[in-house]
Amino acid sequence: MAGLIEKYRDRLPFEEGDPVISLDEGATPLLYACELSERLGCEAWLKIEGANPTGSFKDRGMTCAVSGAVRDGSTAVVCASTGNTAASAAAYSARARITCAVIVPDGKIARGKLAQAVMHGARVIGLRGNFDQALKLVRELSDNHPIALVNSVNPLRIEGQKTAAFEIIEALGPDRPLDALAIPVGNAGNITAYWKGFTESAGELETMPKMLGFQAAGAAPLVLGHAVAEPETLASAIRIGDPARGDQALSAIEQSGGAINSVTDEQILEAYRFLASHDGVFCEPSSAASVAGLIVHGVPEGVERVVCVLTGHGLKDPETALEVGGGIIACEPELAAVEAAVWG
Ligand code: AN7
Repeated sequence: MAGLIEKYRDRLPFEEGDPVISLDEGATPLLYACELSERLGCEAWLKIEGANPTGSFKDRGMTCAVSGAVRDGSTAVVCASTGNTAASAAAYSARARITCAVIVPDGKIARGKLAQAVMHGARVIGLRGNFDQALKLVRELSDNHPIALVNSVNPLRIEGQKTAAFEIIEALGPDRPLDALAIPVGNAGNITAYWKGFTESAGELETMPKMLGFQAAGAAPLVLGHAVAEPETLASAIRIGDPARGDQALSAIEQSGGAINSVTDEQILEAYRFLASHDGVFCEPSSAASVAGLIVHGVPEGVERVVCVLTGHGLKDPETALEVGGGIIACEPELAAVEAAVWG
């Protein structure tokens, strides 16, 4: 048995015998973060979604969206993307042997994600515009043509992604329930999905976790209370100004007693470096927004155990890492030179 659909079929809208397109996604580690816990003054756990097959949480939603598309007889899928959705859609479409077109903001997505999309054989379209414009266009496209939309406006994406909440509850067990979930927010699909997962598991939980959403300061429509026409942040995955599921995200936050806040690019980078250099976990900058948010805004009162969702792997974006990480020491191939280089 492999993959989410097989494992959680009783809680997903798939029947026995329906086609299943899977790359064995899910079952990602929930790692205790010693250094971060110390810094926050509470127990901090990391949900390592970069351990999914294409390196991001999108695979949870994509196994369901692409399986559903195949079940419905679609031979092509399309998405708008800041990168990870494109990489995931491309991989699952290759697996399903169907056509995939991805529309990304030209020059604004991380190189690793672009490499994935082209390698999996998607038609990669570099839009001279941003994600919000791309999403509007693919919605129109799928309304007018027989092509399935696999963005998180597709309900099957939410169904698949809610399974991460099930895994967290399972991993912590009944004696160690989580008090809060910290998560980066872009198009607001993932926070919506986690809340659905927790809500469906309410019987196993004594109290519901507070949903703590974090946006990049230059792309923070839900914090500001209005769409942002020209979102800007180095956390390119969450460079989104008009989230499709914004209302649902806000209602999840309100129902859970949580909060939505923003963090600056500098704060995101500080958390990104801290996690990699102190807790040994390399995530992409957008993912570090969840950790930055807790560091900057503090852990709400009464929260003893928090789970930070690290949505994507650090290798997705080697350029940012090389820009902000430690430098490289050039060295001649001689022992004395190597000694000097190693010990400074
Ligand atoms: C690493 O790939 O929207 O709030 O098109 O890649 O559910 O949008 C990516 C989003 C967080 C935000 N972290 O999740 C896309 C895309 C990472 C991401 C988010 C994204 P949502």
